[in-house]
Formats: sequence, structure tokens, C-alpha cells
Amino acid sequence: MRNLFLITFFISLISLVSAETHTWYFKTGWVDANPDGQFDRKMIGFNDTWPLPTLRVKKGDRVNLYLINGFDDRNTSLHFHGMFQPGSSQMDGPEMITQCPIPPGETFLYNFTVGNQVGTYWYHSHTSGQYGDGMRGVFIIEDDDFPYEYDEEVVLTLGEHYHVYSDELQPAFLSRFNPTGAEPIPEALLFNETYNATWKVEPNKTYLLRIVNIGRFVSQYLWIEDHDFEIVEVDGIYVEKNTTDLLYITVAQRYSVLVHTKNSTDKNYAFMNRVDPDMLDVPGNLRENSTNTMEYDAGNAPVEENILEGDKNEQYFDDFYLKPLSKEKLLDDADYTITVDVQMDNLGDGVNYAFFNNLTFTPPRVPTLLTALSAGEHATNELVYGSNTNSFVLQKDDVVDIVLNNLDPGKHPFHLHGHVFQLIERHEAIDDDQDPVGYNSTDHAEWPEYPMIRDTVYVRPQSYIVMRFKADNPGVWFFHCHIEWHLDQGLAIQLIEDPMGIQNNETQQLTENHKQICEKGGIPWEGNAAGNSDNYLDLKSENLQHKRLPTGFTARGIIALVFSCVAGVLGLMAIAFYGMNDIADVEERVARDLDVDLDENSDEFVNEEISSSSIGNSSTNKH
Ligand SMILES: *[C@@H]1O[C@H](CO)[C@@H](O)[C@H](O)[C@H]1NC(C)=O
Ligand SMILES: *[C@@H]1O[C@H](CO)[C@@H](O)[C@H](O)[C@H]1NC(C)=O
Ligand SMILES: *[C@@H]1O[C@H](CO)[C@@H](O)[C@H](O)[C@H]1NC(C)=O
Ligand SMILES: *[C@@H]1O[C@H](CO)[C@@H](O)[C@H](O)[C@H]1NC(C)=O
Ligand SMILES: *[C@@H]1O[C@H](CO)[C@@H](O)[C@H](O)[C@H]1NC(C)=O
Ligand SMILES: *[C@@H]1O[C@H](CO)[C@@H](O)[C@H](O)[C@H]1NC(C)=O
Ligand SMILES: *[C@@H]1O[C@H](CO)[C@@H](O)[C@H](O)[C@H]1NC(C)=O
Ligand SMILES: *[C@@H]1O[C@H](CO)[C@@H](O)[C@H](O)[C@H]1NC(C)=O
Ligand SMILES: *[C@@H]1O[C@H](CO)[C@@H](O)[C@H](O)[C@H]1NC(C)=O
Ligand SMILES: *[C@@H]1O[C@H](CO)[C@@H](O)[C@H](O)[C@H]1NC(C)=O
Ligand SMILES: *[C@@H]1O[C@H](CO)[C@@H](O)[C@H](O)[C@H]1NC(C)=O
Ligand SMILES: *[C@@H]1O[C@H](CO)[C@@H](O)[C@H](O)[C@H]1NC(C)=O
Ligand SMILES: [Cu+2]
Repeated sequence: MRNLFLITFFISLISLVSAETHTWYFKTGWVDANPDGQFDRKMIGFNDTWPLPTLRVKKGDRVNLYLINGFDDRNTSLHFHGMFQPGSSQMDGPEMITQCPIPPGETFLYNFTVGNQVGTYWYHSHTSGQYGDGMRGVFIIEDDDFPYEYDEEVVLTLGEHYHVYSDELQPAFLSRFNPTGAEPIPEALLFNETYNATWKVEPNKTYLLRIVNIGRFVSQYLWIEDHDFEIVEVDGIYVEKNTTDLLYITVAQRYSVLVHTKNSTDKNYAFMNRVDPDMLDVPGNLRENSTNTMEYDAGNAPVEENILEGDKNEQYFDDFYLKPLSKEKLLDDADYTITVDVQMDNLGDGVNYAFFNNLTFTPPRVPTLLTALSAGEHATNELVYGSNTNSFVLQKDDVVDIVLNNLDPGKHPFHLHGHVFQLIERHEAIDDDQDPVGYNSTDHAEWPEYPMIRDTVYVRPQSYIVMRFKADNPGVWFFHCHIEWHLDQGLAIQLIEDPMGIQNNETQQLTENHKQICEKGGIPWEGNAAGNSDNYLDLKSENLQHKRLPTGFTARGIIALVFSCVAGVLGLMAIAFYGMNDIADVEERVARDLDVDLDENSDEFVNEEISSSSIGNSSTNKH
């Protein structure tokens, strides 16, 4: 007994000794770049360098990342995507959820211990628009006990690139002149933050490729001419090997694959990435396919674009069928089920928003975690987190199901912070000409014995997914669509998991540094969603979404109106996003044609005299 104790003691001592602290100081700022070879612009880098470095740690290590806000005109923040942050949800990153934004000139210390997890992750700003402008990088938790053999590890990022800055794109996107919520079309796909890249390989080797889609919008297909991928990890979860020649990767997802090289060097091969064209609403200048080189020998002939014929395009690997190597069983039936319907619609200001049930996420006045920490016994009352934040309080160790019915005709990749979850059901896509199909708890598919586990999954058009996890990680966790445009539109909910457990744990308390950041930005670090710390049940001055459209006037009506009007003014080509944006007086002209009051103080975009019956066909848009 005593020996056993000693052995355990020494083992924990060894693991303590071997745990490292990684200290990084990074200052944000704009860096000259030309990622797609077509256009000079600035990207957001660290310490005057872009792309950002790949950060490497091990399980149990401590991260001390000092993020210095080097901008003079904007806040910032940093999220480590996929980190469980056990006992440290105040280090998770999303502003107004778990922390105050970091004001210009200030420094925030991200100080946390890497939990019991390994694999491929990434980090990115969680302040609107910034990661699309470049503030993103790969984060790897190395594993001394990697379960598969390989010779060399290589990182590969996918993404897309805009020539126009987020500062311009975002207001034009969230505008009444973009009533269908058509996302801006990027100018290029990126492969490892560049284009036409060359990956030099040696013959007769096995490479471990760690692939991360660090983009803000489009899913991508990925394939190598005449080579296979053996999938071994998804989002930090090892899986039983499964072989495919075509991957489909949404933004924020990761795949680690083994690639076996050929036994001769007499040919080079095309390494292709391709946008999922279904995600693009309007025409643009994006080249669908991007060709890169898997180079065996620099002397070989250059590669040509590799095209997949016909059906092959549809035969990408469906991650639902992966099996975790851990053989973790389907969790017990849910103690608590959150059912949410996803929809896109216009509010009274004419802007197209995204909704969970009937709410578009409207940030609270006090970051939600700070409310949970300061609300005392009220912390278990969902009310204090605001009525426009879609807040759900979870009981410790409950098994929780999230049933997500996608009423929208687009695909969406959903991400849960602080957890991985089992994907227990995903319905096939439903065509536009049919009604959406929602989950029916008394009539559902048979669930897998060992469901696939990850932290980001897509839902198909007009159908649903069911996710299951155990609420064993006290903290405030954001759940949202990882398409940045859709997050900007409010496609988010927040889970307040075991609020008393957060309050009562000394590791979850705010640091002095944290409070200072709040004070500098003028945000209280106590109080309910309305900033009220005297009476947590009084939410009088909370932030609310815009008023709904008057009844009897449908959003599709507005869309049809604005579109027919804009088309009349500008010609059909004007429907393209930039076209509308570039015409200086379009606002006045649309307003005049519609006889709409554009008065600043008025929320009313629609003239109630125009009845919806006078409106022609509208176009439905995919999101
Ligand atoms: C980045 O810049 C900061 C502030 O200028 C400096 O303190 C730090 O050492 C630099 N970090 C690296 C990794 O160069
Ligand atoms: C505080 O959180 C840590 C990390 O989750 C956990 O190990 C510890 O048991 C918690 N302490 C209390 C008092 O709940
Ligand atoms: C990081 O957090 C740990 C645990 O709370 C604390 O002991 C340590 O002092 C912190 N590091 C710094 C540099 O503040
Ligand atoms: C791509 O790079 C190769 C050399 O690596 C070069 O020969 C070719 O012209 C480039 N293609 C484009 C479109 O830039
Ligand atoms: C991608 O870039 C990283 C960092 O520069 C490099 O180590 C890696 O080899 C590149 N990957 C490929 C597939 O070229
Ligand atoms: C690859 O391995 C095979 C079998 O061991 C060997 O015959 C061949 O020469 C190797 N190819 C190269 C290019 O080294
Ligand atoms: C090289 O690979 C080819 C195709 O996979 C195979 O047919 C051939 O036997 C291999 N040659 C050697 C020497 O291993
Ligand atoms: C892009 O690649 C896909 C798949 O190989 C192919 O079906 C499509 O025609 C290509 N598109 C263009 C514009 O070349
Ligand atoms: C591999 O994937 C296929 C579907 O593509 C699935 O039927 C099969 O069960 C999977 N096998 C393993 C071991 O993951
Ligand atoms: C959403 O619907 C609920 C129940 O129908 C209602 O109580 C609530 O006021 C609605 N919220 C908004 C913002 O419309
Ligand atoms: C759910 O399925 C049951 C059993 O098939 C059926 O009776 C019921 O009508 C369905 N409910 C809905 C809302 O479709
Ligand atoms: C930065 O955050 C503060 C609150 O801390 C907010 O008032 C301000 O509007 C933000 N600045 C920008 C440019 O968004
Ligand atoms: Cu989305």
C-alpha cells in the first residue's frame, strides 16, 4: 500500500516536473502581405510577421501568452479553438462571453493549463472580423504516445482570402441593401496561407498531414492526384483509420491524415483544394479550384489542374462514420435537451439576421462569465444573462442533447467551446422545393454504438443534427456557427455550465489583469446582462435586437421589393454584392422608389402601405 502510494507520488512528481510553461509575448498589428499573389494588402500579424507561427505544447503544459493589443483603433481577443480550458473558462477568449475585449495598448495574459487532450487545434481572434483579416494560426498538442506510425509531420492550412478589409465588408454585409444576407465572395482560396504552393516530399515515406481549415466562410474539398488519405484524427480525437481520396473540411475543422508517398520520383502530383460552390450565393471572382504541387522532384514537368469527373465530386468522406479509437460508447439518454431552430430573416431595420428560435444573439453589457461569477445565487437563473442572448444553464454532469433543426437552405458548421460532443444523428439534405425536416424524438434513426466525436460539425440544408455531451466542465461556453458572417448575424447561443461550480472554484476567478482590462474599456466586471449589479433581476437597460417587421409584411416581400428595385436601378448584374455597395446614391434611390423613411431615429424600413400581395416572386438564398 505504502509502495503504491510512493509510486503514484513519484509518477505525479515526474509529470509535474516534465510539464513546461510556454511564455509568448505577441503584439498585434498590420503587416504588408500578398497572400494570393494578386493584390497587396495588410494582414493582421504578430510582431510584424504574418502568417502567424504554429504553437506547440504538450498535454499538461502551461501556456502564458501575453497578447499585446498593438492596434490604435480596435479591441482584440484570442480564442484557442478546441481547448477544454478546465477550470479556466475566463481564458477561453470570446469577447463579451468570457472576457472584456482588450482595448488598444493593453495586454491580456492568457494563462491556462492544457487539459487532458492532444492533437490539432488552432487559435484566432474572437473579435469580429479579425481572424478573417489574418489573425489565426495553428496550435498543436504533441503526443508522445501517438497511436500510428509515420515518418514526418507536416502542417497544412486551408482558407479563403478577401482583398477588401473586414472593416468594409462587414457593414456592407449587415446592411438593408443586402436584404438576403448574401455573404461577400472571397477573391481566392488559400493553401497554407498562400497559393500555387509546393510541398516537397520524399518517396517511400509516410507523412502525417495536420490539416486545419482556418477560413471564415467556405468549406473546402481537398484531394491529391493519385494518392489516398488515411484519416487518423478529427478535432483532437483519434479515430480508427479510414481511407478516402476526397476530404470535405468546413471552417474550423481539423483532419490529421497519413499520406504514403510513391516508390519512385519520376512524376509530381496535383494537390487540389476546391470551394464548396453550393455555399456561394452570388457570382464573384473566386476561382473554384486551386492547384498546388506535391513535388517528388523539382526537375519533373509542372503539374496540371486535376479534375474529378461527374459523381466523384459528391463522394467525399462523411465524418459521421468515423469511429473514435477510444471506443467511447454512446452516452446515456439525455437529462436535458436543448432544441433550437436555425433561421435567417430580416428585422425591422431591413438587415438580414440569423436566429436560434426567434432570437438573434445580442451581446450583453457585461460578459456572461462575469455575470455568472458575480450573481451569487441568481447565477442559476437564466434571466440574469439577458433575454436576447439565448442562455441555457446546465446542471453539473447532466447528459445534454443539442437538437439543431436547420430551417435554412444553407449548410452551417457549428462549434461548441469547452467540449467535444458525440454526433449521434445527422439527417440528409432536404431540397429547396420541400419543407425542412425537423428532428422527431419518437421517430429517429438508430444511433451508433460508438458515435463520432469532434468539436465542429456541419448540418445539411433544411435538416438536422443531434449532438450529445456530458456537462462535466464548469464554465461559460459559446455555441455558434463558425461562418464569421453568420456569427456577425447573431447565430449563437451560450451555455452556462454549473454556474455555482464556476463561482466556487478559485481557479475560475478573474485575475487583476482581467478586471483592469474591463475598467480600461469601461465595462463593469460585475452585474447582470444589463450591467445592473444592485438588482440582478432588473434587466431594464439590456441590449435588445431590432424590432420585428410589422405583421402582414413578410421579409421575402422586402427582399423582392429591394431586389426588383435595385435591379431596376442598376440592372441585373447589380445583385452582386459589390455592385450594390459601390453606387453612392443607391440608398436614396431605393428609399425614394420604395417611399421609405430613412430617418435615423426610425426603425421602420418598410412602408406599411405597400402590401405584400403586390410583390412578385422572391429569391430564396442559401446561407
Ligand atoms: C514581440 O513583441 C513584444 C513587444 O514588442 C516583445 O516583448 C516580444 O519579445 C516579441 N516576441 C517575439 C516572440 O518576438
Ligand atoms: C476547480 O476546477 C478544477 C479544474 O476543473 C477541478 O479539478 C477542481 O476540482 C475544481 N475545484 C473545485 C473546488 O470544484
Ligand atoms: C498563471 O496562473 C497560475 C494559476 O492560477 C498562477 O499560479 C500563476 O502565477 C499565473 N501566472 C502568471 C504569470 O501570472
Ligand atoms: C506556380 O508555380 C510554378 C513553380 O512552382 C510556376 O512554374 C507556375 O508558373 C506558377 N503558376 C501560377 C499560376 O502562378
Ligand atoms: C505549410 O507551412 C508550414 C509552415 O510554414 C510548413 O512547415 C509546411 O511544410 C507547409 N505545408 C505544406 C503541405 O507545404
Ligand atoms: C522505395 O522502396 C522500394 C522497396 O523497398 C525500393 O525498391 C525503391 O527503390 C524505393 N524507391 C526509392 C525512390 O527510393
Ligand atoms: C512501386 O509501386 C508500384 C505501384 O504502387 C508497385 O506496382 C510496384 O511494385 C512498386 N515497386 C517496388 C519496387 O516496390
Ligand atoms: C473544379 O474542380 C471540380 C472537381 O474536380 C470540377 O468538377 C469543376 O469543373 C472544376 N471547376 C472549374 C471551374 O474548373
Ligand atoms: C469507414 O468509413 C465508411 C464509410 O465511408 C464506414 O462505412 C466504415 O464503417 C468506416 N470504418 C471505420 C473503421 O471507420
Ligand atoms: C420569442 O418568442 C417567445 C415565445 O413565443 C416570446 O416570449 C419572446 O418575446 C419572443 N422574443 C422575441 C425577441 O421576439
Ligand atoms: C413523430 O413520429 C411519430 C411516429 O412516427 C408520429 O406519430 C408523429 O406524428 C411525428 N411527429 C411529428 C411532429 O411529425
Ligand atoms: C472596444 O470595446 C469597448 C468596450 O470595452 C467598446 O465600447 C468599443 O466600442 C470597442 N471598440 C470598437 C472599435 O469596437
Ligand atoms: Cu452558418
